[in-house]
Parts: sequence; C-alpha cells; structure tokens
Amino acid sequence: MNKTTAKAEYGYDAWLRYRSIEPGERREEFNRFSGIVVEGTDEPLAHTAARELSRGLSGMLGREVSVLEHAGDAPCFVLGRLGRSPIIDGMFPEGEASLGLGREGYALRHEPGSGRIAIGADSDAGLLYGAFDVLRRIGTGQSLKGLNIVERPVNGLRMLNQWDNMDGSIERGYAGSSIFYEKNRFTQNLERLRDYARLLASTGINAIAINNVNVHRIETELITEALLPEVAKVAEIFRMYGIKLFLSINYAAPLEIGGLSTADPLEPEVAAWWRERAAEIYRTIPDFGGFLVKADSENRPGPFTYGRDHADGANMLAEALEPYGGLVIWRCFVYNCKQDWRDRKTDRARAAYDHFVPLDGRFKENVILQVKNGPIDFQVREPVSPLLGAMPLTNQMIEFQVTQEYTGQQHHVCYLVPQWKEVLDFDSHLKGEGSTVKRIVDGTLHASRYSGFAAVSNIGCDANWTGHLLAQANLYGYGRLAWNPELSAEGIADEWIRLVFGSDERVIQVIRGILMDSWSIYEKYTAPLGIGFMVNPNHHYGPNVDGYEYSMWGTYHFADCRGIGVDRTIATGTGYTSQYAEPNQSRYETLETCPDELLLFFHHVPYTHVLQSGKTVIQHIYDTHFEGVEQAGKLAELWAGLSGLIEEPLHRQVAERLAEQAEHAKEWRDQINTYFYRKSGIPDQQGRRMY
Ligand code: GCV
Repeated sequence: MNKTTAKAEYGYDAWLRYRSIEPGERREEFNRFSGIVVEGTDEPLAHTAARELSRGLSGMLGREVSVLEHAGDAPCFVLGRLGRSPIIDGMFPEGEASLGLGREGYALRHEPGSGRIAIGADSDAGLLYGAFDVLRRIGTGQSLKGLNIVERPVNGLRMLNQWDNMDGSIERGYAGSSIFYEKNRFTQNLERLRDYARLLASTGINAIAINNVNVHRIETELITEALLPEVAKVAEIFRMYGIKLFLSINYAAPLEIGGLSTADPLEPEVAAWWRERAAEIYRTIPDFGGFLVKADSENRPGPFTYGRDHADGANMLAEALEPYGGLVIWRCFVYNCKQDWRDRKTDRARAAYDHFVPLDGRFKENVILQVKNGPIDFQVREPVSPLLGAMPLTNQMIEFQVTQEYTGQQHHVCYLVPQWKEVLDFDSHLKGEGSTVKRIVDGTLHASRYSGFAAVSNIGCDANWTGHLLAQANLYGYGRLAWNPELSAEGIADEWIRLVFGSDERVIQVIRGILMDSWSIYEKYTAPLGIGFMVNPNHHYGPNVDGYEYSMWGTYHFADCRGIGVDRTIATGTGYTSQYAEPNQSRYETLETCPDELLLFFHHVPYTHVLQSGKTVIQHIYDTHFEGVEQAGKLAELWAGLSGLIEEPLHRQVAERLAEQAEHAKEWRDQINTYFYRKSGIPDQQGRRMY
C-alpha cells in the first residue's frame, strides 16, 4: 500500500477523497472535458481554484485533467472573473450588476453549444468556492447538464477557532495533538496545514484564529517580532485558500511582555503599545484578520481589573486595528466562576446578558461580540442564548462548539448539525415573529456591519483529523451551514457520506440514520431534560452527577430527595426567563408550557411532576436512559452490517468507537438511574435493574 492509499484509508482525505466515478453515464459526461482554463485573473487564489479543480477531476476521472492555456473546441471548465474576459462575459452576459455575486459569490453555468461549464465570479474567492461546488456536485453523483445557479454565502464571517497551545496540546481537543505547534514551536509540517486549509475552504470557511483563547505565556508573544514571521507563514498558507488569519490575544500582554505597569485600556501608554503591535503585525501580515479576545472570563485578565468595562476594553483594541481594517472579536463568555454553591440567587445563565446588554451602542464598528449558542456552555441541550440579538446596535456572531467537549468527546458519535439548526431556527421574537437566530447572525435583523459564525474546531493530528471518523461530518457540516443555514441536516449528512464513502444506497441510508439519530441518543443517556453537566470535573468526560454540584462554577442541578432542576423563573427563581422576549418568556416561565426537553433548565420540580409527554420526571429519566443505551448498542449493530461495503480500515475504526460508546453509555445509564433511584426512592415502573 503506498502512502497516499494508506492516508485515504484512515480518512485523511476526508471529504476531498475524489473517489473514482463508476463507468457509466456520469463518467461519460465528464470524460469529454479536455481541461480547465482560467480567464480574466492571474491572482493566486484563482490558480488555487484551478489546481483544486484539476486535482479533483483527475482523481475522479482517473486521468490528468490539466489547466490549459486556452479553451479549445472540446468542452472544458472555464473559471473567470466577470467583466474581464470575453469567454466569461459571453457566458454571463447579464454581468455582475444583475448577478450580484459580491465578494465571495459565484455563478455556475453549462453552455450546451460548446459544452463548457463556466465558473464566474466577481472575486477570486468566488472562483475557489465555485470550483469546490463543482467538485462537490460531481462527487455526489450529480450531472452538470443544464446547470445554471448563483450562490452567495449567507454569512459574512465563517470562522473556526483553534484552541491549540504552542506546547502541542489542544484545550478540549479529542483528536490528537495540535497540527499547528509542537514543543513550543510552529510545526514544520506545512503540508498538513495546507491540507487543513483545503478542507476548510471546500466547505466555505473564510477565517481562522490559530491559538487558544486561553492565551498562555508563550502564545502571548505571537504578536511580537519573535514569532510574527512564523505566524506570517501560516497566514500565507491559509490565504491561498481564502482564509483570513486571526490571533487570540492576552489582554495583559502590555504588562506581561510589554514592560508596562498596567494594561488599563484607558491609559494612553497601553493604547500606544497596542497601536505599535498592530502596526508591526500589519507590516508582516497585511491582510491580518484581527484579534479574538477572552477577557475577564474564567480567570483570564481583562478591563475589569482597572474598573473599566468590556466596551472600554474592546474599543481600545479596535482603535489600534482600525487603520488596517482589522476586527476585534470579543467573547461574551463572561460569568462569575468563583460562585458559592450555597448562593441560589446568582445564576450563571444570566451573566452574559447582564454584562453586555447595558453596553449596547458603545462598541466601535469593528468590534464583534462572539456569543455562545447557549447561556451556559455547549451542553447537549440548552436554550438559545437570550443575548443573541438583544443588542441591536452591536455586531454579534454566534459561537458553536464543533469539538465535542460535552457531547462525547469524539468517542461517542454525536452529529451536531441538527442541534445547530434548532438554534438557528429559534425565533427570538425580538423584532416580532420571524426574528430567528439565523437572521441575527447573518446580520439582516439589525442591519449589522459584521456578523457570522464562529466555532471551536474538532481536529488534531490523528490520521483521520477528528479521532472519530464520523465526527468529520460535524466539521464539514459546520462549514456548509455557515455558508447557508437553510441547508438541511440530512442533506449535509448525505453529501458528506457520498463524498467519503461513495454512492452505495445502503451505506448512505445506514450512516445517515446513525448520524441523524446520534444527538438524541446521546441526550437520552446523559444529563436529562436540559439540566446539563453531570460530568466528571476538569476533563468533562463520563458521568458524575454531583461532579460540579458543590463547586464554584455555577452549574448546579439542585437534586434532593423530592425533586430536581433550577428555578430560573421571574416569579420564584433567578429571573433568567425575563431575558427572553414574549412569547418565549411566558413559554419558559410557565411550567405547563415549558418544553419538556428544557424543563429542568427552567424549573425545579418534584420527581413526580408529569411532563407534557405524560410521564413523570423520574420515569422519563429511567426510560430514556434504558432506551439510550439500547439505541447506542443498535448503532454498533447497524455499523457492523456495513462490513464489506466500505473499506476495512475505515469500517474498523468506527466499529471500535461505536463499541466503546455502547459500553460507556451503560456507565452513564447506571450512574444516573441509580443516583436518582437512591435520591427519590421511587422504583422504576418496569422494575429494571438499579444498583
Ligand atoms: C477555552 C469551557 C471550557 C474551557 C474553555 C471555555 C471557553 O469552560 O471547558 O476549556 O476555555 O469554555 O469557552 O472559554
């Protein structure tokens, strides 16, 4: 087995495998193409697009499909900028004025006479996205005959956050160590970075922050002369794929590495220090994206130390970056992480809204607030963060977690696209019906200047990138959804499966089923009814019902012998429900209308409380935990049925993870069920085994 085949068999090529097209109609259709021509641009990005198209087509057709000097008589692919080439303008006579492709959009058109397929764009980035679109269509078995489409990304920023540290570790990384760093230096394996950039660009990602938001000592120096040349090399790789590079910064950098006695944002010498850093960065990386900032959050430094607020803190950085068009992405994951568990009035869920909403209108234009999808922390089930959209005068973007910190750590399968869809489709009612989260984050609801998606990446140096091969679908799905939140979770899964495993209908159906059921199965055997956590402290893997109950982190379930849940109502609880607009506020506030799956997030109820489903809370806990384990076992069986239909190394690695999941799910079931049986003393109606 040569090196390339070995990599492919372990999943390295991910969804860019370019599997050979079976002989038949489709293959004949594409066999006629002589090559690829680039028109009206000589920019590096356009050449990347042509190279990618050539690579993909050559892989799928089993022959070299090269980039040609001129279009000849035979059908070919023509990539080109509108208004700069007679061939392209001949194929898109209506021009950009009527197509409106913008900075990153593209149009695809088949011309029956010449047989040509044109990828037209008003930007080189558009050509790259168009090329990957063509490859995706062919790779998923579609014909390009009669093709005539226009595509534009719905969201401006489509970003990944790497939580990579320079020592090579990754905060919440479940797929090996960092591909960016090792032993406190930048990696020498630039090929792997390039392959990562290819994967990301193919899904539409256009921005990346390459270091952990918890910025430690050595990473603080990424913005200095010492490390900027290395950062610039990485920026160049991502630039070739239309991806802008950002750095996470340490708010205390002026103190820690700048020789100043303060990091107070209102001190002129501090502002001057940051201006000088910005100038240096842009001298080295002229298209640098900007700073990602975790400040006054989980013991990270920030403006609070100096009696300043988040707007003071962010605006000072924004001023430094403004002359160069740089952005400050300021995270809103701010709460009291030194809470006293005895204090039932302080509510971590309220914190982000309480901190930031009063600052609406005070942030500069080039500041974007990055808001986690839920008010707590990427749990399997949480309500949508009420902060999203609640600051009409402020740019916001949403933050998802592709890495599965609380959702099985890539040892369990948990396809998260359905969860993200639910968040995006949530109607905040902030400006009446139809004020969905997707309209907040695409910037249309409040006419925001900047907005979009960010997410914590799930990759590492494991051969298949994500540890669990099926977790690749989350990375793929994130990019696709950031491009277009209207895509369906099934449709995205379908694409990923076809690109990785091919077109066998049984394979597609089984894997799609596994992916689509996985979130609900995981939810069933872990923390019930929206209560969250119940995980082992620190690493967050595996069950531990009281793991965080008497800690300072503000993530409690308050279970006693009578009941469980957090009273977040206005009437008798923390008042968190007041942060939602009507009718959401009343729906959550009222026990009878609160959705079952979020009941314990909003209410403290007796175990005998009857859910809308007709079951008591305790019986729901027992039933879902037994069911979840049974279904997890079924996933492994379903997968076993695919043996022989997909490459053995790919089959084996997933089979191993699914077997592990099925076992580990039992540990969850037994700990959760036993805990609540012992607390409540209420037996299972079906008399199943408790311990
Ligand atoms: C980067 C959670 C995680 C932390 C993470 C933090 C954050 O608390 O457990 O590892 O730190 O979120 O989003 O900043």
